[in-house]
Amino acid sequence: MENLDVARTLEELADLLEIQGANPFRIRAYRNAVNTVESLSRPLRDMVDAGEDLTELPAVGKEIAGHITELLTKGNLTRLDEVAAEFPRTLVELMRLDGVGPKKARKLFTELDVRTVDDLQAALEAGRVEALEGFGEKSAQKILHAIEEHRRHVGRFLLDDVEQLLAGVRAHMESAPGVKRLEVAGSLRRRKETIGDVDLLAECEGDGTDVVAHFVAFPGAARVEAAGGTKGNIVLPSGLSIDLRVIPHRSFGAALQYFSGSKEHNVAVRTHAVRQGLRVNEWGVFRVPDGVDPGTLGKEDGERLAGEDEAGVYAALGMAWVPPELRENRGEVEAALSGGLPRLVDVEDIRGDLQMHSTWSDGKVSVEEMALACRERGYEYMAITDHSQAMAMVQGLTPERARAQWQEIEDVRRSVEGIAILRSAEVDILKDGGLDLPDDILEGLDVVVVSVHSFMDQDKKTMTDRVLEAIRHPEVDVLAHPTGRLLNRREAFELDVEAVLEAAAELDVALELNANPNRLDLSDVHVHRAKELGVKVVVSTDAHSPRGLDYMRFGVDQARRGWLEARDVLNTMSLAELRTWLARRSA
Ligand code: DGT
Ligand code: CA
Ligand code: CA
Ligand code: ZN
Repeated sequence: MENLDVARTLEELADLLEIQGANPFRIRAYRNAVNTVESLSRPLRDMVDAGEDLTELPAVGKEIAGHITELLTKGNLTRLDEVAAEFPRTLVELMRLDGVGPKKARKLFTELDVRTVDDLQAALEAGRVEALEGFGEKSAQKILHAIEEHRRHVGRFLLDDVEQLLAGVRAHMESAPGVKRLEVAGSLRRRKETIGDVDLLAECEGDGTDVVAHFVAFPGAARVEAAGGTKGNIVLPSGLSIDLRVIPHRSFGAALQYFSGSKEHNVAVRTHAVRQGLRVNEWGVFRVPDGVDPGTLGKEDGERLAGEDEAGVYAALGMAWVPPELRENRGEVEAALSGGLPRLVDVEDIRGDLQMHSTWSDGKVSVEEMALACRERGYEYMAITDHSQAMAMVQGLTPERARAQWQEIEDVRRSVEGIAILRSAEVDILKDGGLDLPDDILEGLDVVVVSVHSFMDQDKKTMTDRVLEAIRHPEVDVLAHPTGRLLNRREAFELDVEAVLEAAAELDVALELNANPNRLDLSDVHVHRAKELGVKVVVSTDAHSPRGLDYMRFGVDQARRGWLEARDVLNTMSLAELRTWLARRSA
């Protein structure tokens, strides 16, 4: 069991307790422990094995330490089983639907015996939900919409979660007998924003039977779905499914190409091959002998032109090697044939981070600690972007507090040398498109970042006008997390992104690509459109702690999926270039 599984189980318990109507302080305690577990850098498993005292962890008391130990040693949690005997675990899924809180989930269950999302849908369609006290027609509509949303996401995992869940499997495979090479393929290799399942390829000595046997014996698996001679599949407790295929040396590159996908990319590559009298499959690239119907050929018949390595497969087809992030059949095949592939931006190109929070709003550490953490990451510059006053629940900056923060930044500039600390703020875009801090404050900032955090249910025209109004303000530099989406949790709000991009091009306002793996906002397609229109993209982490700064690579991956080169990304500029850009309107 990985830390993430422990966190999810504790979260489930907290959710069920909330449905049960338990003491809010107890629930809070569980949620705090979830935060602790999620941000731990060491596996709890190792700490328990070493007999360490878990109560030394923040927000972990005796009881929760006991829960964690029980989970890791026995694989289940008695307390959860007890609560689940009264309120089924599937209710947690209901409660995560937009428009259904713990109280409503409880009511649906006790009044209508709704236990699952399917039950709920049936009850909604039969009109039984709207008749229930406290629901009504509008609420029923909203829930029905949320169910449609839910169905679209079900079974897809965030990149960050997949990487964490896979860590244990990778470690386990290090001791597999005779593995010469282990590679990730599929959507995970393409760095897609969400992942259906993980596809692993192994090359090994011998026929691979031992390797598959070792793989399916992974102690952290919840179940084994397949265990043949060259293919195994396991499912982790989180529901993440992992395929392993054993591939012979002569075909490894072809298999890596094939199983990296996407399917659409592969179809385009194959179509191109056929036109040249070639055949490409997971075994290699082959020349179809003259006068032979390719349909009659065995999988490795014909003259073998390539197969061992992936670049060789593309080369045999007259193509440059295509970076996996581009393999979506969005023009990359043509570009690879004509020498027109972009030189994609790399995480090494990033010279600073232009969105992060400190304890002045909802960040976990001080300005100084963030500065030290950014310097440690080799950045030339950083911007402290605490929230503005409209975000009252996180103590957003009032004009007075903004000025007080500038004082502190002045001090930190002296104590932490070697990195430029830019004054900034994540200024709320108010309901009518106004900005949440007065002009004299905005003028005093080095970078003005604006974003929407409220009234996200406005209709498309209202929201678009609101955002356009905001970015027309002459002090605005960056529009942050432009669509407000939370992957698997919240749809983008209604916004005419095309209109915003066109305006941003005209106004020379940059758009953020928020690197947090829960957001990745803008999407790859919108990022690509930004590039076409000449809109600068800023890849920012929106970090709320030093660890959050490490999300940068997820943002860069998404930028690559949007075809961005270093010159398309604002924060690949040197500090001097950035300062020139920031002064663009006064020039
Ligand atoms: P996912 O798992 O939904 O996030 O997406 P992928 O792209 O990892 O898809 P998956 O796991 O079904 O298959 C992995 C790759 O294998 C896929 O990207 C391309 C290749 N592949 C699988 N099935 C087919 C197929 O029927 N035709 C072709 N051309 N390729 C396939
Ligand atoms: Ca996959
Ligand atoms: Ca798969
Ligand atoms: Zn924000």
